[in-house]
Amino acid sequence: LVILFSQEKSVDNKPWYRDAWDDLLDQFEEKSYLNARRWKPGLDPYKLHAFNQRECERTPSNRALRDTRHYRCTTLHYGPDLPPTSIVITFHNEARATLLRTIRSILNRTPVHLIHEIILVDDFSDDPNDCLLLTKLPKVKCLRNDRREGLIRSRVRGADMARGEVLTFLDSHCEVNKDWLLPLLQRVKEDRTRVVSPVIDIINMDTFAYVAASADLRGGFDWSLHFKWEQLSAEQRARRADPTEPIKTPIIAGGLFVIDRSWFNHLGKYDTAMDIWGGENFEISFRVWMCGGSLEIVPCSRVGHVFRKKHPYVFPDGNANTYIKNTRRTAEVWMDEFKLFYYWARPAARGNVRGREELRRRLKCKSFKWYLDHVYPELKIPDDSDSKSGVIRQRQNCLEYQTLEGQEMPVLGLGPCMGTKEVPALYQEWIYTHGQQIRQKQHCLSLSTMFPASQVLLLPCNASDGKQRWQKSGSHLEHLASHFCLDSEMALDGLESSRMLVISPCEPSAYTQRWEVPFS
Ligand code: UD2
Ligand code: MN
Repeated sequence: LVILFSQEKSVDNKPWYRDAWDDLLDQFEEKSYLNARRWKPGLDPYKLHAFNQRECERTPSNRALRDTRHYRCTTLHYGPDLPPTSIVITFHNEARATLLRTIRSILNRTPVHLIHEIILVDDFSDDPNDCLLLTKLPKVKCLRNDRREGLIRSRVRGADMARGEVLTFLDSHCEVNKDWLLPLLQRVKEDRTRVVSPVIDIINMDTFAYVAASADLRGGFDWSLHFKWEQLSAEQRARRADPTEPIKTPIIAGGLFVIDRSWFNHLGKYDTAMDIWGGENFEISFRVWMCGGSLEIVPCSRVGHVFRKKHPYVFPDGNANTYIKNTRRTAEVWMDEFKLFYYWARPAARGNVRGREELRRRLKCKSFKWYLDHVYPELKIPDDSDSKSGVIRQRQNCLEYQTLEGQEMPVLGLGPCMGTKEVPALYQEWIYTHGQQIRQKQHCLSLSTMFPASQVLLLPCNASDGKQRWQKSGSHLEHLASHFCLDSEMALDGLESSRMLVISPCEPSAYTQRWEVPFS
């Protein structure tokens, strides 16, 4: 019954949405903007935007939506003096139909006095009119980049121009639902250090149906800095007596959130050295938590978003490179010693970045350990039980841990592989640790200044010793401190069976540098 009544009947209830604007919007949409092309059979409606553009254009931008909130949300009251907001929407080659729906749903479902302005940042889309024509709509402003900047720098540009007390960021393919903004502004008004997101409902990318998302989710991630939605644990759910109560979240999805403008500026906006897409949600989430704020999802605010399976736009430096560049900056500046787990999970990322350490010092932010302990204790810290292990093999031979009678230190050798592939001989089995060490028992492959500088030895493991770090690079094993490669060298006796292990300049064609390893 409740659901029946919460179905919107007419387009919207909007005290301020006057007829004149209605006319403007209708005209605007039908005559000048969409420029609906005929969808002839054979045209692929997914081609340009990676969602069904035909269905999208068929779906009226002012359609009625089901109110997807918990019914108790409808009984809440919000203060009369909420702060007005500047809504910042960046886009690159967004479909006109989705862009218009984003804006029209905002105009339809937001009290007029709460919208200071809607700032569109056109990130160098092919057609400047996608943005410009929309400035006919009330409150809408348009900024166009004169080159592709990516969403991070575009958002900063929009935020710098904004004059509302509070900033609201949205993606360009959203559809806001009833009363979406009020509970968000309320939370920020009560405490300016809160950064708040709505529950993100799903606009089906094939049918454009608006589907309610679960309100029992929060943001989480793994050590490769891959975002995922997480069910609240049974305990967390039990603690939530009131379904309208906000949910603290370790991380936000990134696109849809409200933040006090001066708090955003104080915290250092975004890392503008990040390109195109990705990673900025980790950076801002760690920063908010570690520098004195908090992140939450407000279940009484609902905004639909078109989730896609792939990016419709190109990445000038490639998708994977950009993601790694952006997340590596996050790991280097914010994750302290835990960044090793990130490098372990993403072997392709390496090297230091010149980052925002100075910002972190100035704001006197807490440690990543504090973040893990207080904000995300559920994230499992890797230990040896989930390490990668197995033999390190060259032709018929395997690296081995040899103990010689009367000698305290074990010796690193190369001998015929023993045992089977599944169950190798114990002394030939190596663990690749999260700190990028190659280990057996308490000893790690290492170099020493006491011996010929190139000789690889087994020394007691020491996580902070950079000389003990190795990484697979093609079929080579690279010693990270020297950028040399693990090599097997003929010993002085000239016997094939007694090779020494050394590092030497990497040589793609040298078979003595090729290793099969149990990790990537
Ligand atoms: C999610 C976020 C998105 C962003 C991203 C990580 C949600 C719903 N979406 O990915 O906001 O945080 O994770 O970076 O939480 N855009 C530009 N310039 C570009 C590329 C994209 O302006 O060069 C715009 C794009 O048109 C869109 C927004 O940035 O409005 C986000 O891009 P997306 O929709 O492809 O990202 P999404 O939703 O997969
Ligand atoms: Mn999006």
